[in-house]
This record gives sequence, structure tokens and C-alpha cells, in this order.
Amino acid sequence: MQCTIDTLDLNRSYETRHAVVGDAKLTLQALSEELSRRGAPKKNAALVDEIRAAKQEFLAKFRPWLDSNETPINPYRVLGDLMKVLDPKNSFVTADSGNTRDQTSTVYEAQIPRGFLGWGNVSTLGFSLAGAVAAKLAYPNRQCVHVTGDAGVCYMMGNFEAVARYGIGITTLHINNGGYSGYGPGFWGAGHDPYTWKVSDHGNACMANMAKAVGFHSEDVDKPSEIVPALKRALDENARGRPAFVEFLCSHHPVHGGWVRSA
Ligand SMILES: Cc1ncc(C[n+]2csc(CCOP(=O)(O)OP(=O)(O)O)c2C)c(N)n1
Ligand SMILES: [Mg+2]
Repeated sequence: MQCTIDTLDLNRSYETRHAVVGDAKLTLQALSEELSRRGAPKKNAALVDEIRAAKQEFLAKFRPWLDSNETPINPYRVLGDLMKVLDPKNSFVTADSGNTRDQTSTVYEAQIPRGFLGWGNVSTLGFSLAGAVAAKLAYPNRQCVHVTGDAGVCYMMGNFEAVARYGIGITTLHINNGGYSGYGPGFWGAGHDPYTWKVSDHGNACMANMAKAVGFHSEDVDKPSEIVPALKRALDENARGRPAFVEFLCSHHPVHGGWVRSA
């Protein structure tokens, strides 16, 4: 069953068995009213428990990584610690294309409307910075964070200076996993080895230094125990109107939720 405001999206990626064309909020309100009219119980406690248990079961797979003490840092550990530090009722999170999107959308739980900007399959790399800036302008009192990767940072590099100049207090989390997603040797078949599969060593190319040079508060973090303190310092700087950039030296860990169905 698919509810969408735009008929062009029906049957687009998957066959739509039942189409409901309308605004999601109005459609859900109408559905709820109709169910009440038919005498549906207000809350089905057994169903709520079933959903809660299924969520826990799903998260159990990711829990060891969210709590991992590995070095290089497991990217999920950054997300696990981010969830400990952010105010879930007064924040905004988005992520860029690549593993950062796949992993953030797998484990991050938004608790307020417009608390998370998620994507479908493909988004334009670099957009997460604009997403966080837009969120900060719309909700100046919220903590606004975006998670991005090595390619993502390079795509948005030209725009950091303006964020610092305008004093827009957002935080960039750079997951440095040493390469561009799964674009490894043989990505498009034998012999096709994208130049981007491996990025410069952190000793030669420190993106945290790049951000610092244009006015960001900036740090690089290579120990799991340093993640929470670095995030807190970044958010404190944001509250004073200064953007922050935190680079995490992470492992390449291309595992995420099975939200992409097989065709
Ligand atoms: C403008 C643009 N170019 C290319 C792509 C295709 N693409 C998707 S993810 C990706 C690599 C992402 O690498 P990185 O930012 O390092 O994130 P990682 O997956 O390594 O965490 C590329 C090239 C895209 N989505 N947008
Ligand atoms: Mg990467």
C-alpha cells in the first residue's frame, strides 16, 4: 500500500497494489477517524508490545557496534554516542549518500517531527551540509548535526567558509573510513578501479584542519572514549554560534539495515 501526494510516484520502484493519493498527514488523520468510527480500540497494547519487541530484536544486531571499543572506530559507535549526547526532543540530524546515510537511517530514531531528514536510495553527495544549515535557520534553538563521509566532505568543501562567516552553529560529523563507500576495485566489473576507492592518509589530508582553517571549531578523534567529549564540545560551540567539524578515524564497515528490499 502506498500513500503519496504525487501520482508520478505510484508504481515507480515497486508495484503499488493499493494507492492512496493524498497528503500523508491528512490521509492518516482520515484513516484514524474512519477506524474510530468503526469502533477500533484506542490502543492495541499487544500490537504495541510486538512492535517494540521487533525493534529491539532489529537493534540487537547493531548494539555491539553502537557500543564498540574497536579502533579504528566503528562508525556505528559514533552514531551510538551521538544519540547519547543529542537532545532527542530538540535536534535535527541528516546524513549524506553512502554508508553514512545507510547507517544513520538504520539506527537513528527521530522523536520529533522534522527531527530527521532521511533519503531514499540516492541523494546528491554534499547535500547534508545544506540540510543542516537549513534546519538551523528554521529552528535556531535546535542542535543541528549532519553525518557525512570522505566524498561528502569533498563535495561540500567550498561551502564551509560561508557557514563559519555567517556564524551558523551546526556540527559536521566526518566519518573518515579511508575510502568512498563500496567504490572499490572492480566496482563496475573486472579492471574498473575507480580512483576514489582509497582516500589520502589522514596524516596527509586532515579535513578537520581544512575546516579549522576557514573558522570552524574542529577536532579529529581516533579513540572511542573521546567521541562523547568531542561531541559535547562541538555542540557547546554551536550554542555560541560557531560551527564545528569533528573527524572520526573509522573502520570501513559497510553493514547496514536491510531496508532495501530485493526486487
Ligand atoms: C554528486 C554525487 N556524486 C556521486 C554519487 C555516488 N556516490 C554515492 S555514495 C558515494 C561515495 C561515498 O563515499 P563517502 O562519502 O566516503 O561515504 P562512505 O560510504 O565511505 O561512508 C558516491 C560516489 C552521489 N550520490 N552524488
Ligand atoms: Mg568514506
